[in-house]
Amino acid sequence: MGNIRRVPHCSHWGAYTLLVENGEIVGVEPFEHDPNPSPIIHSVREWSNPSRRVLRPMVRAGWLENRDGGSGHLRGKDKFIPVSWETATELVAGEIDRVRQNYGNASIFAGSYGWTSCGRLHHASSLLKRTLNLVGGFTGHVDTYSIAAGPVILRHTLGSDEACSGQANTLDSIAENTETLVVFGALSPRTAQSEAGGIGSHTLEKHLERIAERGIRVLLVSPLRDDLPEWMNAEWWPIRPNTDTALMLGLAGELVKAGRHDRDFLARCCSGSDRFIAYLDGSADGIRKDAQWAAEITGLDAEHIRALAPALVDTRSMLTVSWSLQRAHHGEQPFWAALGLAAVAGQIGLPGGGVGFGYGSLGGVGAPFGLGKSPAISQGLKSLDSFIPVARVTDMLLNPGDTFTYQGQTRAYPDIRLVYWAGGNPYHHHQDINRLAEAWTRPETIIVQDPMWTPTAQRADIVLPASTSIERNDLAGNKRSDYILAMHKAIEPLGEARSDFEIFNGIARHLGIGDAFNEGRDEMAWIRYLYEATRRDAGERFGFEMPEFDAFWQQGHARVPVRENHTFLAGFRQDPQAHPLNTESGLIVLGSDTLAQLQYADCPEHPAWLEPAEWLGKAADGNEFHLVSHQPSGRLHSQLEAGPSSRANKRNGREQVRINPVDAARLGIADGATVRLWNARGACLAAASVDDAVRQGVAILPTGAWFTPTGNSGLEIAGNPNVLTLDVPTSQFGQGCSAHTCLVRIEPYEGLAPHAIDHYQRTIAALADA
Ligand SMILES: Nc1nc2c(c(=O)[nH]1)N[C@H]1C(S)=C(S)[C@@H](COP(=O)(O)OP(=O)(O)OC[C@H]3O[C@@H](n4cnc5c(=O)[nH]c(N)nc54)[C@H](O)[C@@H]3O)O[C@H]1N2
Ligand SMILES: Nc1nc2c(c(=O)[nH]1)N[C@H]1C(S)=C(S)[C@@H](COP(=O)(O)OP(=O)(O)OC[C@H]3O[C@@H](n4cnc5c(=O)[nH]c(N)nc54)[C@H](O)[C@@H]3O)O[C@H]1N2
Ligand SMILES: [Mo]
Repeated sequence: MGNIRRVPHCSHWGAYTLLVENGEIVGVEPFEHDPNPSPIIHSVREWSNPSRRVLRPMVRAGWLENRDGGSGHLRGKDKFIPVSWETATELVAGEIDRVRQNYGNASIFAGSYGWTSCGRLHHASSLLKRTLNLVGGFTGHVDTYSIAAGPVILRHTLGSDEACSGQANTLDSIAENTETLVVFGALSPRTAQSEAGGIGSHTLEKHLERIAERGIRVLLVSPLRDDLPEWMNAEWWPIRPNTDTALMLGLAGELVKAGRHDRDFLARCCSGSDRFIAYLDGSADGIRKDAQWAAEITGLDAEHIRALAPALVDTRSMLTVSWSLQRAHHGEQPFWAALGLAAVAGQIGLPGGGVGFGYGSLGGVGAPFGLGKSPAISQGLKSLDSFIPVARVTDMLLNPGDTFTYQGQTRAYPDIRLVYWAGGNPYHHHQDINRLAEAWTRPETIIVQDPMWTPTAQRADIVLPASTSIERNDLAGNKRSDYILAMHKAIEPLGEARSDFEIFNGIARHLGIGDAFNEGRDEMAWIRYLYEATRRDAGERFGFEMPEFDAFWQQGHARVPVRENHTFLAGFRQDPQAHPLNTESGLIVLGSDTLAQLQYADCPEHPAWLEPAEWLGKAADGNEFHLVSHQPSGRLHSQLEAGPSSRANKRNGREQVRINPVDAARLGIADGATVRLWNARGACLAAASVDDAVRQGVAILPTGAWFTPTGNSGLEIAGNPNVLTLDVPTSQFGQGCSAHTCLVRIEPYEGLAPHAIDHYQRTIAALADA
């Protein structure tokens, strides 16, 4: 037996120890302080499998022949030619210089959205931005695919987006104080496995157990019963997707109808509530928003809705709203309506009362919140004011010069010539991939930096092979984690892969900004520097002692100062004048003067029910399903898609789509059968999973399958839902993505279809066999 090395490491799905023998990973052990480790840690070995890795820098043949564009339509079809790092670095630096000199820096799109590694030094998109900020800047993006409509409307109505970034009531306080808990969306260990920047201990289950133990009333409003663990014994309200706003308004309207709204709270703490109430009681538009009205839209029982309303006032009530609800057309409304309902019920600012957003969406939301400075390499000073709302990337590439609106401003799309994507996978994350593919032909040059031959890398001109986090040293940590975690190098880089820092350091040298980029520090010097800044801050501002760097590095983890048992807006509730919010009125905005002036039909001046572009209320017949493409349980997005915890949920290398037994019987679909999902935008295959946890008329297909189009029709065979989803903004105000608004048809598939993962493998081999 050789010598087994124990190597502390961390990913977005948690901390773990890698067992390494003779340069190979032979085992993975969970972090000792993690009560609920994620099974995804066991997929990490897949990173050391060379078959899907980019092993050398690669350049697309057609691009080399025809450098000033014109061969964009061959992306994804052309062969790649391996080049040396020296050549690749020169080509990349040369393109950056060419485009900024000929067209200006705004013609470089480096928004580069994506989850990349959780490491805070080798953070690919931060390093990309740091590099480009030193040479005049780039076009970037604002908000995220996770949350955009939500934070935009909350910044306007609450003065900050803290309530959806993990700073509303903490879960410990909810577990102790709440008496009626209404869950819109999910509180699920499935999504709570992950946290951006890593997580030490997964604590959602612990809090849910405490809630179950106290025997309080818990209601799950969701099309999917297992969005809460079964042992929570929640009442399940299987709502029609995208209609939560109507339920919230109906509940608020019932309170108004009964005269049970909290007049004192509305008068002291809110502005514009008269306009909101006029909408609820029907005096504004002649339609009373009540239980009966809500029942017709949501498909829920009117009697149940009517009976719930008084409980929101008579007991300490808390509304939790998943991020998923705002990833839908008019996604601003469920967040604003929930705020409106909590305000009408007068529960905001009380322990365990009110509303909060994103609990369980990530593992750290509602967990003790980090007070100190989190480690992160600086992106440098922003040197150019050019951005798009993150999900408008296809619109930008298709329509240079056209205007768009965002938070009430009007701006223009830049004319993009160069796209540089480091650590993200738009062919996973963007909606309506077939439309993206058209836009993707437009830029002159596309550079992708990724460890894997992702569908995005396949469609690049220059591919730079980054190493994975286990091939280099780094550290993890963020505001929503109670630990900083060491990420030790476990194995040598595969092939010629280089760390993200090394890659950008080389490019920076070619651009003549090497010293400014690295500030004279190498990898370990940077890690030490970032850790020390966090340690010093914890000591100076909070008297919190963290270990010296060497002790931390050896031990593999260190605790950081946190805030627990937090009640959101408690001070504001007591004295709103002394604690004004950063809004147009200093109060919670329930009727907005700004939005009244803007007159956006898709984001009016008070929370309102607006029909989504696609929903079951618009379905042409009983054969249309509302597609919910939620987060996959066995992986993070598209990462480690071929790893064991991801494959465990596939059949024939394909994702499974869950549908209700009644729907399956009507359509003649047997459990396990291959089905075709389609609409006007595209089609994909999936394996049917017949399951009564899914509401009738709803189909659940997780995201993350590697885009695998086949044949002339382009039929996607891996089950990537984004060939079906709708690429429209949530509204002119928020411009978020509307991934969860999508109707599809489903039918048995009789044709032959290859094993999707194997087929993908053959595609890569054909493109990059050199
Ligand atoms: N239909 C639908 N679509 C959705 C969603 C939905 O709910 N429904 N959800 C959306 C949401 S919330 C999100 S956050 C997005 C996620 O979208 P992405 O963040 O784009 O998805 P990931 O698969 O995490 O992509 C990360 C990429 O980084 C690469 N990578 C990993 N480590 C490193 C590294 O060290 N260096 C470099 N250079 N690269 C690395 C991985 O190989 C991978 O290609 O998807 C969105 N898309
Ligand atoms: N294992 C794993 N965990 C993850 C991720 C991952 O890829 N894998 N991704 C992480 C990321 S980046 C993010 S942003 C978060 C996202 O966190 P969320 O947005 O909370 O996650 P989703 O899985 O999209 O949606 C949660 C549930 O909301 C329900 N839902 C969808 N639409 C509606 C609706 O209109 N009304 C109601 N009432 N319910 C609805 C669905 O049943 C779905 O299961 O997850 C994170 N956690
Ligand atoms: Mo996300």
